[in-house]
Amino acid sequence: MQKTIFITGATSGFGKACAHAFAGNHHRLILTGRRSDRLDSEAAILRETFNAEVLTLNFDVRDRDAVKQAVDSIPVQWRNIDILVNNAGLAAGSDPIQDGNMDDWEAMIDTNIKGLLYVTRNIFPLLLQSPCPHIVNIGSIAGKEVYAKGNVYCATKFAVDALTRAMRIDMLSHGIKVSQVAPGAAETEFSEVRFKGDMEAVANVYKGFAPLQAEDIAEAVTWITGLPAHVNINDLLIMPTAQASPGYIHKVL
Ligand code: NDP
Ligand code: 8X3
Repeated sequence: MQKTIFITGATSGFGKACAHAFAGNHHRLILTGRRSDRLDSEAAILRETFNAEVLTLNFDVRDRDAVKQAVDSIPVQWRNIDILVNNAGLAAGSDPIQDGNMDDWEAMIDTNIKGLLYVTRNIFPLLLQSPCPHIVNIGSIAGKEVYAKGNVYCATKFAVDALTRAMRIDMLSHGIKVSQVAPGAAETEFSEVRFKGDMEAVANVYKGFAPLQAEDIAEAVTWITGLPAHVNINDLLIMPTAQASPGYIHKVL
């Protein structure tokens, strides 16, 4: 059955890979992000490659009015949504708390926690017509274990873990599946954002081992959203084989 999938943060990394995987399975896509040029070019590629139906919405998840306006603007023929992938997020900086940059803290809290809440709150009514509505929150190993200088980022992902469980309880009577996919180290634009373009620091993160790729996460998301209606994967922790926990990566340098 063809489904309509709403993905936040589809301009890069996991969100973009999910868009490709869902389009390859002939689903309809609502793709969101701040970089409109990327949204346009991704939509063109998906239409060209998969003959996919794609709607793009350009907004910042931190802006609650913009989130509402964007969702309100969805045309009537797109308003029955089957799957929401809450993926947009970031880590900003890597400092001990005592030296922390408060703008970084606010960016992470506003995006990873409040943005996820604003999107979920606004999309919820559009899921209710689906025969098998599903919300997938992208958490992290950082939401399971804290690590040095991870502090606020870890706290936001612990919040995603808690909110996933809370949504599952609150939405139970509406028949909405709620899942978390929690990846370990993955090579996307994540570290470029975290280290603010310091490409030496970025290269250091992924040197000497095979990190996850965005396609690995997309495969997991398409798998859990394709299971029968009576089956839900509550939580899926996916790590690179070389990473036992945030602080233990077996590197061969
Ligand atoms: P990327 O930086 O490649 O992608 C992040 C996406 O989020 C982009 O599409 C970006 O779009 C979007 N985004 C960021 N901030 C906002 C905002 N304020 N409003 C709207 N969209 C926003 O990183 P990943 O693909 O790796 O990250 C995706 C998710 O996975 C995040 O939640 C991250 O925390 C999580 N994660 C990442 C891991 C990793 O090691 N890479 C591991 C575990 C979890 P745009 O800039 O166009 O707005
Ligand atoms: C991203 C993975 O280990 O860098 O969520 O925090 S980690």
